Amino acid sequence: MPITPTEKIWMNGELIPWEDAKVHVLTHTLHYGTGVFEGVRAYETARGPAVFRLTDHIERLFASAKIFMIDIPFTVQEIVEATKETVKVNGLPSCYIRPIVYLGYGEMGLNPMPCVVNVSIAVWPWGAYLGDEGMQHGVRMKISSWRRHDPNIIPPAAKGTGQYINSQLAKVEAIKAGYDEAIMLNPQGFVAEASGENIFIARDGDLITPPLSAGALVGITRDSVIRIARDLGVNVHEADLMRTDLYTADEVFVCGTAAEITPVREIDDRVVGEPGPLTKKIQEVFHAAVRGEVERYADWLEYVS
Ligand code: PPE
Repeated sequence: MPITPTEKIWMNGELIPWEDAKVHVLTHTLHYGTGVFEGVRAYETARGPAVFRLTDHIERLFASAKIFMIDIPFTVQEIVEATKETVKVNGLPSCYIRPIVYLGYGEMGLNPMPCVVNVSIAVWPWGAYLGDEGMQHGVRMKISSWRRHDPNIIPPAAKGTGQYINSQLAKVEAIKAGYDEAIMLNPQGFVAEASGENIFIARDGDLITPPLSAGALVGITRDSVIRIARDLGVNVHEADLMRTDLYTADEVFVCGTAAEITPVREIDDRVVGEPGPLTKKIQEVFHAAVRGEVERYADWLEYVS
């Protein structure tokens, strides 16, 4: 999915031309991976572009930074406003938004604390993350031979740039083997999440998702799915899942900002099938909610103007 350039990128308080948003090769984060980021989406609504759960995303950015002891030189409110401004100035009806906090040029060595802390926000158009076909008919997944981080090795609660090398090992393995996406087990062997999404199964009309303690990111889409499902009268539990729970589930889907709600039609060559009724219903309500069509979820939208 090649990036489509837009006009401006917000860098440390200023909107600058896309092509000027550069960093030095000795930027600390490039070498050691200490940085934190977010993935957010803005959707087209009847009242113009609205950013989905923007403040929640920026609060998670600050929580990630706190875990790594990175002091962001802006407030949550300032980054929220900067994000809205960046969406607005680029004039896109909908887009993906990537705020990133990274350690800059000036220091080397493993102590990150003296480093200058930079913040950038870029936006670009981004369609279905796992493909339009996957969105409609479901994706094919593989359980990775790579395990998800243990919380005492690299904290899954943080959305740190460097920790995605683990996801990428899994993603590459899955793609090379002919699948769309990887599911990762934790060191204890329970299901944690996919390389860039949380995971849910439907069993006997209930929804089950691994607890955060299984090594899943505290997903904002995951939280939205839980609320939507409960509002539909569905029981939602957090429980440890074994790989075979995925093989025998009635329905499986993954969710995330980029992937939205993507059905899973096969896992390790065991057929789950075309998207089931619960998956389709949650997809439908989620897609209506992000476009401002569901009054009950109006508080999830932050309009750019
Ligand atoms: N788990 C992981 C590991 C993850 O990266 C994401 C988001 C989620 C769960 C879902 O979280 P949330 O977006 O809050 O619902 N992954 C982001 C990065 C994707 C990328 O390729 O980069 C995203 O969806 O924006």
